[in-house]
Parts: sequence; structure tokens; C-alpha cells
Amino acid sequence: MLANTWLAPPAQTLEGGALSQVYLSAEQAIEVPSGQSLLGVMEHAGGISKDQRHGDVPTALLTMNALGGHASREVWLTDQPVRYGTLGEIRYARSDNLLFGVGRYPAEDLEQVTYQAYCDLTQLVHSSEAGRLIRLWNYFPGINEPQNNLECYRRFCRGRHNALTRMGSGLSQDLPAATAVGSSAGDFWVIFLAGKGACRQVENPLQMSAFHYPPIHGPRSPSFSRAVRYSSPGGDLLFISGTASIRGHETVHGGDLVGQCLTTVENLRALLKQAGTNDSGPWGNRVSWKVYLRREGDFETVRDFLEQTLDPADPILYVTGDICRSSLLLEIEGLVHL
Ligand code: 3EB
Repeated sequence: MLANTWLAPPAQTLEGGALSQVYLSAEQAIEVPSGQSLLGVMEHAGGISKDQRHGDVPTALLTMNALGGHASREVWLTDQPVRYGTLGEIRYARSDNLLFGVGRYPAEDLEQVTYQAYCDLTQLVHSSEAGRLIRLWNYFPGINEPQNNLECYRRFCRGRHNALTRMGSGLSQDLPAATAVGSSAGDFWVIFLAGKGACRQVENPLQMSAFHYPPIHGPRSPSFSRAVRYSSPGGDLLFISGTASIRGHETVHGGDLVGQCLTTVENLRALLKQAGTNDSGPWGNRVSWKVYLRREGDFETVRDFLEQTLDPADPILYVTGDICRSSLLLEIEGLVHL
């Protein structure tokens, strides 16, 4: 059973600029261990619009249901002092070597809003000399719905691509790991982590790099890496992007839940192997997983499958979310402590 391992933070002894992540339930107060500082919080509050802000701490209030009755919030911490600030629509936390930000924009014209958000956040990363973007999460409503004859996800991709081009970022190298998932309502939220230190981009041999997808998936290809390996002062972390049932650039097992579970897990294994994680134990290292499900009713099937497949010691946060292609039913991201 995973139940009693949900809340266990991954075991680690990091020092000086270390980054850590914990899953908590909404009932658990966020207790910050001494010597640690809060970087940011993601609340998966379902339809409930309780404005749980945690003071100045960058907080995303996501209309995505946490499933399974356990963890519903994702908390990011560091072992350095942080300073909180605001720039336009972005709230951020800044330590000597890390920048964690949460941007909130009205989800009106998705392409325009994405363009604005990505200009703002790249500007903030540059001007505060925070190193480079490592990891991004994007959550917005209506992801599979058309706006001006183009699906919102594709409009999002075009806005992101155009902003990164304008800001002079590379569109194949040095792209952050990412997730883009649909929420049920509310604003456009972008959550990002930037940092100083060595980063290595990892691509998946079973999948075409997303930034090379052909135009049948939209006028501008998605700007993200399959994973980023980040060397923080206390240890390496592998940020695994949202991973779904895609081979090459094509969706496989469209609409077939078990087929998609199998392919997604194979994709994750191939990516970990490519990243050079060690092979002790079923998954090699401590991993925290986040699983997005299009249909709440698929929860038990997916949980049963993953209980058999992933390392039972590793925590999993399940949330509802629309995946960026209509026939995809689930997506899995992860954080590996190397
Ligand atoms: C895919 O592999 C599935 O556009 O930022 C996964 C992770 C996906 C990130 C993004 C999209 C994004 O193409 C979708």
C-alpha cells in the first residue's frame, strides 16, 4: 500500500543551496523545518476557491482535484534564506542560487496571455541574474477547446515559442523541463524554477524531441526538454517533464487507459536510462511522481497499475487535469533525487 508513504519527503542530506519538494494534505499545516525556507506552494483545491495564500509565499491555487484523499499540495523548500517579491503578475521567492515564481494571468486570449507570461518570466530570470530556467508548469482551463479556430494548447505553444524567440532563448537547447495541463476553470497559472548551476538536457530515445514535432500538432512546436538534470550544491536532481503515451511524435493507444499506462511507464524508464540514473532498486533512486488524469473515474485503475509498477516507497500525487491531446488520458511527471 502506498497510503502511509504519501507524505514522506524523499530521504536526502543536501547542503548549501539544496532544493526539496514535499507532498502534503490540505489538513496538514506547512511546517517549515528550521534552517529551511519556503519557495512556493501548489494547491490542488478542486472546485473550492478558498484563497490559501501562505503570506508572501508564491502560491498557485489550481482548480484541479487531488485524488485518493491524501496529498493535495506540493511544497518547495530550500535550505537558504529567501526574499519574497512581486513583479507584475508574478510572485517570487529568491535565494542566492534559486528563483521560484508563480504567475497568475486572466485566461482570456491564451496565446496573448502565454506570450505575456513568458516575456515577463524570462525578463525576471535575466534581470535578477537567477541562472537559467530549469522547470516550468503551465495550468489553464479549456486546453482542448478551440479559440479563434485553433485549440488552446496549440495557441499556448505559439505564444510560448514567440515569447522565447523574442527574448533570445534557445528553442532546442537549454529548454526547461515542463508540464502543460488543463485545469477545470480559473486563471492561467505558470509556475517556474530557475537556478544557478550545471544543467543537462535529456531527451527520450523513444520519443521525438517535442521542439521537433511536425506541424500536424500545431503551427509552433512545444518548447520543452523531456528532462533536465540539475546539479544543485547538495546533489543532483532530475526534473522529468510531463510524459504521456506518445511514440515518436504520435499518440499511441488513444482512448485505451491500460495501453497508455504501459507506454507511459516505458517512456519513463527509457528516459531515466538515458539520464544515467543508477539501477539499484526498481527505479534506482528516490522519485516523487505527479500523475494527471483526464477522468476522475480512472483513478483506481491507474493507482492499481502504478502500485504494481513503480517503487512503493515513492510518493505519488494524483490530480485531475486535461492532457494536451484529446485522446490522451494520463500524463506522469517526476522528480528524481540522484
Ligand atoms: C508530449 O509529450 C505531451 O507543452 O509544455 C508534456 C509536457 C506535454 C510538456 C508542454 C506538453 C508539454 O507532447 C504533452
